[in-house]
Amino acid sequence: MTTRAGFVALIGEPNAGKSTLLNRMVGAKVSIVTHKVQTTRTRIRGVAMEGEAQIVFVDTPGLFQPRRRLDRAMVAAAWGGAADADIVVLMVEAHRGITEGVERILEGLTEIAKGRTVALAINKIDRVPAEKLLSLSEALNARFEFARTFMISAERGHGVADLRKWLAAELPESPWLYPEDQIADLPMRMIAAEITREKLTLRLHQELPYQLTVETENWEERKDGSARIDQVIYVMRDGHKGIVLGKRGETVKAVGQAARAELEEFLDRKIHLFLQVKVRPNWLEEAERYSEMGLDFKDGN
Ligand SMILES: Nc1nc2c(ncn2[C@@H]2O[C@H](COP(=O)(O)OP(=O)(O)OP(=O)(O)O)[C@@H](O)[C@H]2O)c(=O)[nH]1
Ligand SMILES: [Mg+2]
Repeated sequence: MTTRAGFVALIGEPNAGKSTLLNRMVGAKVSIVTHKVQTTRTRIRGVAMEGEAQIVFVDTPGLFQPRRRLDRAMVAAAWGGAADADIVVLMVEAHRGITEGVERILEGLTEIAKGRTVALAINKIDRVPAEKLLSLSEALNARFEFARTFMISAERGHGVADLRKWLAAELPESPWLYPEDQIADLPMRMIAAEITREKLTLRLHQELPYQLTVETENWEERKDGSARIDQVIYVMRDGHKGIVLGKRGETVKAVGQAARAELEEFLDRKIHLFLQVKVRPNWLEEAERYSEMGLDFKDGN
């Protein structure tokens, strides 16, 4: 039996649908998804099987012009993901087309492309009429030599099976890299923190989600099969703490309930989740915060 295996990095602008595609490929939610940009902060691996091939998808933070230290570390992690992969899939949003951001990514791709296959996935095709897709595909292929172009809807699943089959065939012959039943390569405490951050991002408005981070501080297994998880939400200002807590603590309570429900489903067991909000004016400049997120602090320099 010839097995194949390798890494496929999903790159693109923030909000392109990378995490949605990863989750669909894996068949489980391993990477958080929101309607806001800059949701994913680090590289997240999800494993999918296709016949005798094991495809390790690498979800990456969106590529954009970084300003803050955290932004720079995120963008470095995204390009690093592409540079380590056997195949790179650039995701472009069908309805937005070739934005300035896409142009910049295409420039960066030329460097990364050396010695690896790069495919194009035009995503969110459910949002545009079919006629528009052909001209967008032509325009993108005129700018970069993609090995293949796929028209997909990561959310609805259109075109996803074709993409997966093609990727499987393109991967090098290799033994599998993960046990066959493993779907993610992220410590459980980090997945748990990400779930809480997703619920916070969905609930909070404006800039606040970009200025907070969530860490799992403690995970205690209980005799009855349940687990107690303690998490800290770090914010930068007193005012932010008030917003996260909400009136009489209503906001953080609702976030905690939503996160707990999802964690219980994911882990298939009872979870006791305790959230605490701490003000930490300088967390964006603390190396430990970055390592907790799976980012390299130095990349943010
Ligand atoms: N209509 C439509 N929406 C989609 C599709 N794929 C993803 N979305 C939506 O696009 C938004 C962003 O999706 P994500 O998967 O979080 O995007 P991302 O590229 O991971 O974003 P960052 O992590 O911020 O870089 C979410 O609201 C998704 O539901 C699609 O095929 N069609
Ligand atoms: Mg994402």
